[in-house]
Amino acid sequence: MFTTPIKTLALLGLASAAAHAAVVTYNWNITYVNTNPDGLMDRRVIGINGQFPPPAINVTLNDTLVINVVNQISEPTTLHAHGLFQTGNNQMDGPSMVTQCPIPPGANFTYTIPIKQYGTYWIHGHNKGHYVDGLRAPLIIHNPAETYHYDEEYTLAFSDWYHDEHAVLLDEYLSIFNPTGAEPVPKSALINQMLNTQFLFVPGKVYRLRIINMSALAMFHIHIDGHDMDIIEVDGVDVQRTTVKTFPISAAQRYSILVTAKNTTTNNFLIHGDMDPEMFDTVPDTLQMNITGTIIYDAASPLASEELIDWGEFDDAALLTPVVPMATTPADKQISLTASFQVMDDHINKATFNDITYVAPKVPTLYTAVSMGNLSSDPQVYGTYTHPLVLKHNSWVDIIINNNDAGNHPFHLHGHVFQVVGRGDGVYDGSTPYPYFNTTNPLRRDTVLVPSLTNVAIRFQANNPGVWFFHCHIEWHLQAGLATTIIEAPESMSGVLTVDQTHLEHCTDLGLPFSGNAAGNQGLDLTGQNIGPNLLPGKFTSKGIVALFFTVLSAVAGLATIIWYAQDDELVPSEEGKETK
Ligand SMILES: *[C@@H]1O[C@H](CO)[C@@H](O)[C@H](O)[C@H]1NC(C)=O
Ligand SMILES: *[C@@H]1O[C@H](CO)[C@@H](O)[C@H](O)[C@H]1NC(C)=O
Ligand SMILES: *[C@@H]1O[C@H](CO)[C@@H](O)[C@H](O)[C@H]1NC(C)=O
Ligand SMILES: *[C@@H]1O[C@H](CO)[C@@H](O)[C@H](O)[C@H]1NC(C)=O
Ligand SMILES: *[C@@H]1O[C@H](CO)[C@@H](O)[C@H](O)[C@H]1NC(C)=O
Ligand SMILES: *[C@@H]1O[C@H](CO)[C@@H](O)[C@H](O)[C@H]1NC(C)=O
Ligand SMILES: *[C@@H]1O[C@H](CO)[C@@H](O)[C@H](O)[C@H]1NC(C)=O
Ligand SMILES: *[C@@H]1O[C@H](CO)[C@@H](O)[C@H](O)[C@H]1NC(C)=O
Ligand SMILES: *[C@@H]1O[C@H](CO)[C@@H](O)[C@H](O)[C@H]1NC(C)=O
Ligand SMILES: [Cu+2]
Repeated sequence: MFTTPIKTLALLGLASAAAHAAVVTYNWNITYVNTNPDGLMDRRVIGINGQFPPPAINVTLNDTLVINVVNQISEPTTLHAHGLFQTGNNQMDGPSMVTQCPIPPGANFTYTIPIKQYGTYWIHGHNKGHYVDGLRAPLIIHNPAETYHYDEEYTLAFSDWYHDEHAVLLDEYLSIFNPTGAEPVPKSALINQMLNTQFLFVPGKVYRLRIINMSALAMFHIHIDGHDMDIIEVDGVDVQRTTVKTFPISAAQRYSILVTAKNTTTNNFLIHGDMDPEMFDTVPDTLQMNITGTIIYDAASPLASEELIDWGEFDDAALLTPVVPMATTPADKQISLTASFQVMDDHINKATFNDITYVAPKVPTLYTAVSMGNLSSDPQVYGTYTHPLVLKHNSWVDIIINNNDAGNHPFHLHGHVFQVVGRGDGVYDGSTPYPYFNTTNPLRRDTVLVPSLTNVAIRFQANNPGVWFFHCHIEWHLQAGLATTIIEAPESMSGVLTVDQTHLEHCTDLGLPFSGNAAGNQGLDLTGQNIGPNLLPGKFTSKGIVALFFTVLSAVAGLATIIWYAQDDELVPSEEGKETK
C-alpha cells in the first residue's frame, strides 16, 4: 500500500490567515514490479514502493514538496518534475548528467521543491528510458484561488506501452541494423497506466479534466462522445476558455478542459484517445491504437454511440490566449537549431541539432558551471558534444527550431515556459526577416510540437540562472541525441545556486568527477571529454544541404528538386524510412 503523504502545516505568521504552506513528503522507493497493465503481457516495470502505477503527486501552491527517493532498481536513476521552474533550485531539476549524477542503486536522494506555480505537471524518470518502463506520474498543483470555477476534477494521463524493457528497445533502435532510425512501436495505449478507467459524473456538475501525455512516442487526439470540451490550461498556463470538439496532445504536453455534465443519466459516454498513426513507421495489426475511458452517469445505463470526429487542423498558438498577458520584447539573441537525423561515422542513425548529436559529459553540466569560476561563461568548458548555449542574465532569446526531418517533434525546455512567437515552412535560412506571427500576448507553454519540415520560434527571458536541458520529448529521439544544454546566466549562479554535498557523493560512488570542465579537467583542457559520433567524412552538413537547396531551387526549380531528393536519400536518411516527398 502507498503510505499517505505526510503534510506538516507551517503557519506563515499572522499577517494573512488564509496563506499557509505545508511540507508535503512522499517516501518513494523506486522498485521493480511485475504486472500486466494492458492485459496482454506480464512484464517487469518500474514502480514505486512495490506498486504500479506510481501514485499521482498532489500539492498546493506555496507548499514544499519533498520526495525521499531510495533507488531499489539495479540501474542509476533520477526524477524530473516536468514544467517546474525550479528557480534557485536547479540541483533538484533531475536530468542525469545535466544537473546531477544519477542516484546509484541502493542510494538515497531527497528532492526538495518549493512550489511556486500551479497547474498540471508530471514527474518522470530522467535517466535512460526509465519513464518508458513506467516511472512516470501526474504532478497536480492546486491553487486555492483557481481562475475557473469547477466542482470536481479528474486526471487522465495517456501513455503508450511496450512489452519489452527500454534497454532492449534502445539497443534495437540505436543499432547499425536500423539505418533508417525506425522507432520502437508501442503495443498499446493506456489511461493512468491502466485499461478501462472510469470517471463518475453527476448531472449538472462541472468537471475539470487534466489531460497529460506521458508517452514515449505516440500522439493522441482527444474527444468525448456527446460533450464539448473547453480548454482552460496549457502546460500550467491558464488560457481564455475555448470550446473544441477534439485536440491533439503530443508527448509531455498538458491541457485542462472543463466539461459540463449532462442533465440526464440515460447514457454513459466514452472518452477517446486515438493514437495518430502518422507517428509510426509501420502500424502493426496488433497495435491497440485507440484507448477509451468511460464517463459513468449511471452504471446501469447503456453507452451512447460513438461519434465520428474529423481531427482537422489545430493550431494551439493561433487558438489559445493566456489569461495573464505577457508582452514580448524583441530578442537580444537569435539562435537557430536545425534538427535532422543522419547516419553518423559510427554507422548508427542519430539525431542532431546543427549536426551535433548530444553526448553526456563526464561532469554534470551544472557542476561544471559552479566550479569553473569566471570560465563558466565560456561555452568551451562544457565540451563540444553537450552542445552548450550560454545565455546572458535577463537577455531575451529566440530559438528558431527547424525541423528538417520527416517526423513531427515535441520540443521541451526545462526551467521555463516560452512564448510561441512564430511559425514557418521549411528551414529558416535567415535571408529574410523572421515571420513572427504574434508578439501580442502569444501562447506560453513548455513543450511545443514542430511539425515535419517546418520551423517554430520560441522566445523567453534568461531570468532563471541555471543549466536547463532543451530536447525532443520523444524518448527515443532524446536517446538518439536530440538535445542541447542551455547554460543560463552562469555569471549569476554563484551565491544563487548550491549543490548538496550528498549529491556529490553519488558521483564519487559512480566513479565520476564532480568538478572541472566537461572532461573533469581544469581550464580549457578538454582532453578525455566524452565524444560522440560525427558526420561521415565528406558528407554535406544539413546546413550545407539547405544552402544547396535554396541556391539550386532558385536556378532550375525542376532539376533542383531532383537533386535535392537524390541528395536527401543518399545523405540524410529520413527518419522512420518515410519519404519526404
Ligand atoms: C503564496 O505565496 C505568495 C508569496 O508569499 C503569496 O502572495 C500568496 O498569497 C500565497 N498563496 C497562497 C495560496 O497561499
Ligand atoms: C522502502 O524500503 C525500505 C527498505 O527496504 C523499507 O524499510 C521502507 O519501509 C520502504 N518504504 C516504503 C514507503 O515502502
Ligand atoms: C489533492 O489535494 C487537494 C487539495 O489539498 C484535495 O482537495 C484533493 O482531494 C486531493 N486529491 C487527491 C486525489 O488526493
Ligand atoms: C535510505 O533511506 C532509507 C529509508 O529512509 C533508509 O532506511 C536507508 O538507511 C537510507 N540509505 C542510505 C544509504 O542512506
Ligand atoms: C502523446 O504524444 C505522442 C508524441 O507526440 C503522440 O504520438 C500521442 O498520440 C500523444 N498521446 C495523446 C493521448 O495525445
Ligand atoms: C441543464 O439544465 C439547466 C436548467 O434547466 C440548463 O440551464 C442547462 O443548460 C442544462 N445543461 C445541459 C448540459 O444540458
Ligand atoms: C482509431 O480511431 C480513429 C478515429 O479517431 C479511426 O479512424 C481508426 O480506425 C481507429 N483505429 C482502430 C484500430 O480502431
Ligand atoms: C496573438 O495571440 C493572442 C493570444 O493568443 C490572440 O488573442 C491574438 O488574437 C493573436 N494575434 C494575432 C495577430 O494572431
Ligand atoms: C578570470 O579570473 C582570473 C583570476 O581570477 C583572471 O586572471 C582572468 O583574467 C579572468 N578572466 C576573465 C576572462 O575574466
Ligand atoms: Cu523527436
